[in-house]
Amino acid sequence: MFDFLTDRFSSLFSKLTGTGKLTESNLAETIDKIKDSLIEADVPFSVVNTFIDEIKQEVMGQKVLASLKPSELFIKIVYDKLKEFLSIGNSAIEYRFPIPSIVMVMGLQGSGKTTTLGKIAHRLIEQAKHKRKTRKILLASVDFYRPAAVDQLEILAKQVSADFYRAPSTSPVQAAQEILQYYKINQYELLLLDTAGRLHIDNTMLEELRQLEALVQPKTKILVLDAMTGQESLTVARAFEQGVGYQGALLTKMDSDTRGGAAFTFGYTQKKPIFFMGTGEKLEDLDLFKPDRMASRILGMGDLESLIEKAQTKIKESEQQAAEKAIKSGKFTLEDFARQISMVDKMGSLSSIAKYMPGMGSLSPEMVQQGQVEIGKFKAIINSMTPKERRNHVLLDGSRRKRIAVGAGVSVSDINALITRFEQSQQFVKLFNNGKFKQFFK
Ligand SMILES: Nc1nc2c(ncn2[C@@H]2O[C@H](COP(=O)(O)OP(=O)(O)OP(=O)(O)O)[C@@H](O)[C@H]2O)c(=O)[nH]1
Ligand SMILES: [Mg+2]
Repeated sequence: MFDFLTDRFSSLFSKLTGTGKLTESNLAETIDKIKDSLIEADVPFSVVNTFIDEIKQEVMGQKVLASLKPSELFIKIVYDKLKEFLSIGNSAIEYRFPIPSIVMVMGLQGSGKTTTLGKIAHRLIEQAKHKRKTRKILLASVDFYRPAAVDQLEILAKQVSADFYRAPSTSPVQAAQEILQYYKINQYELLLLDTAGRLHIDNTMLEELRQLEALVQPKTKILVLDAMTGQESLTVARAFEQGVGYQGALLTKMDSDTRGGAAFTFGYTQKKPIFFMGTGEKLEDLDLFKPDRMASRILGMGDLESLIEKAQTKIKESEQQAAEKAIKSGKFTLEDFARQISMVDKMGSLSSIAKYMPGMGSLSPEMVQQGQVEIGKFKAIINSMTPKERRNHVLLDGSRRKRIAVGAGVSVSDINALITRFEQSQQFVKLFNNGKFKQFFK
């Protein structure tokens, strides 16, 4: 997401905290490097200058705080400034679609409009499910520009169990009229309307959007921007603002190797919120843009809050409770270990989790892959054990280990590695119970 900036910033800051000293010259050098990194991340020059000037002013105005080392104080200044920058235009709380109302997405070709509509419907339906409610959502498209565009939305609607309506007409405005009628007659709570994109901004597209707007009067117009396009997306945003106007943006492809410049600068330059970010091709890959999280992510400080949120939605409460109980009772068996491993599995791939962990932001793809393979092996090994062995790993002598190795299709040394890891986890559980763990959070 902000991997590029994270790499730069975290190596800068680890150097700073490593030396422990903050001199005038290494401070100036660090500030210069921050500036270079932002420019390389495709943040517009004028924005970079403002950002750097404000940091310099803060640094000069700072009194040395007794509780912080100068290098820490400097990092805090940068963090606060990042947060302040990223907060401009953003309300930090999730946008609530008025009910009933119409949402229209707009954007250039391939920016991710159709996929995003599926994701939004999925999110709203899942949120309602959590509250044991249902949401009456209708998906419809007036994109007749690209063949199969309507089919694409229909497939997505099916996947998320939302209703879909195909207008008989194939002229956008007439089709919109039919869709509107259908939406009203059937008393839907939300209509999510997909529109056609063009390769470039042109008057035909803007004129079509204006006509659609006049007809359906959407309460929310979302501009979908491809984060990969960098500064160019800001030009697109301005053109849409002048041409049709919109309430907020949705930045897609934040998972790709975008350098983050667009996300960094969008709110600051457009003074509008980023409602969501697209972080993958799957339906659940839609995240909120939270300035404080983004700031800590950029600094490579990890993002535990996001991880916790992710964990909470994906792990069933009972599983969590069982794990907690095992930890609290100090009796931590291989069964608990297996449960923990499968919880990690459910949260998503290791690579997506690593991003949230302090100091793990720069896990290499090879390391992630190795971890994934290891998890697979661990699961196979634990599955090949008897329940008794799982509850008491001390039973695992040489011959049992050999038997399990054959059953799981691994080598005995894989089993030994698992047991070592497990015993380390047990130590960790003991530390946790002794309260020693707390020192890590000081
Ligand atoms: N990696 C990644 N891919 C995405 C994301 N959002 C969309 N895509 C992909 O981008 C491509 C284009 O997405 P669409 O939803 O068809 O884009 P569109 O704006 O509707 O395109 P047109 O209808 O042709 O204007 C698809 O291959 C999507 O899977 C995202 O957040 N991350
Ligand atoms: Mg589309």
